[in-house]
Amino acid sequence: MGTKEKLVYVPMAVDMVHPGHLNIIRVAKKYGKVMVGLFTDEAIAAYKRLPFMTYEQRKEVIENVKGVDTVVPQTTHDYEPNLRKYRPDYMVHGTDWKEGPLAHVRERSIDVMAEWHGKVIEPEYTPGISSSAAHALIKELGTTPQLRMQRLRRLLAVKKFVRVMEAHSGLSALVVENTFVADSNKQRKEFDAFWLSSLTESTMKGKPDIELVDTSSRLETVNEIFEITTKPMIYDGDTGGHIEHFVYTVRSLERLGVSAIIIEDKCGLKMNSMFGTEIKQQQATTEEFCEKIRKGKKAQVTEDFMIIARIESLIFNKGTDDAVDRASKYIEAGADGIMIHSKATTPSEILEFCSHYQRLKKRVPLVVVPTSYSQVHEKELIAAGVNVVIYANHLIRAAYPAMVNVAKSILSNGSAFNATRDYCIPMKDFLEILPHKC
Ligand code: SPV
Ligand code: MG
Repeated sequence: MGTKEKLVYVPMAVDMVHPGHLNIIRVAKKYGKVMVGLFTDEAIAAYKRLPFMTYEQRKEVIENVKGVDTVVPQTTHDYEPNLRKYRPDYMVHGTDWKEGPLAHVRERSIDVMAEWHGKVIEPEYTPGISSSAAHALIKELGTTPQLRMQRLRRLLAVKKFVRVMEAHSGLSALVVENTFVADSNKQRKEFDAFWLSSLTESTMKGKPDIELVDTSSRLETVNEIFEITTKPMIYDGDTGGHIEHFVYTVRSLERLGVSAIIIEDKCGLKMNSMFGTEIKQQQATTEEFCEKIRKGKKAQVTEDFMIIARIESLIFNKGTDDAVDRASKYIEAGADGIMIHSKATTPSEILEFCSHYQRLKKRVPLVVVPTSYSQVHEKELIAAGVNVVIYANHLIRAAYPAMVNVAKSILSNGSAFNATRDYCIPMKDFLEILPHKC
């Protein structure tokens, strides 16, 4: 007549299993049957980077770790619902939650557990092994085309809002990959993906944005960026070109691990949308553009790749009704996302489109590019139902005036002293930008 084995609850994220996890599980096992509360992608993405492995992959790994008996989903950062549901006798958590943003979660867990005389065990946190360190290691190891491609769909599935920043070179991509800030809740905020802008890539090469930089050259830039980063990419496909060419582009991008292409509903010689109606441009008919979407969807070999249809009706002053009508037809044709563009200096026409769009029965993720209406806040976009924001050109627009200032300073002063002092990163910091590895 043995006593019933005690239940021990252990919340974990487990993107990369490290000795810190094993230590926690070893301790937990001493108290009874180990139930891991595995954070879902959604729960993790709410406060930090989306894990490299999916929930299912992480589950498979942790289930097979010695000492683990069961794995259940931990869907938020609040442990209370799972604690109440399973009423464990013990909960085990590393000491790292004693201070900082998790301190109140700890107090609540201790109170809730006390209701049924459950105890919270806190083994010493293994210093030097953190999930951020594991992330750094994974970054160093790199990623695969398939994993990278899938990340955009995964992000869209678990995050309310995906933030994308342009990159036009390896260096600018490193800025997008590595820059982060802490928000007011001390949570890490960073860009989720790259936008390979036709405008900034053309500008980088000193050429006009008229589909002049050919696909082979653009794919080289994709490779250059992918060699040194892990985040997913949305590729600016301009008009997509001839349908016969577009189907090849789709496959080339898939092969490299690009997550999505955005094609705009223009035909003839494409010019940048910010010119609006100042110059002669032509919008494609709904029928021909739907055909391009259909053929592209048919050409792709993976389930993961996305074709996003960009609507230029507002650029052509054709109004919201035309834009919404096109959106529903493009979705019918198979578009995996809709991008609505505007060159207005306020967000009002975009927000008007968004409110109409929300009434469509069949919807896909909605993308906006606040270049001319940059005053719009992300909170307004989220409230309007926008899923993806693309900051389409800002890194290169900031770099250009800085370069001109330096050139002028050296010319005026006949020396680089002032330019070095006023505008340049110190040489020792500059050398630190790139990894010292071959
Ligand atoms: C780009 O970044 O190249 C775009 C967005 O297509 S826009 O420049 O506004 O047309
Ligand atoms: Mg473009």
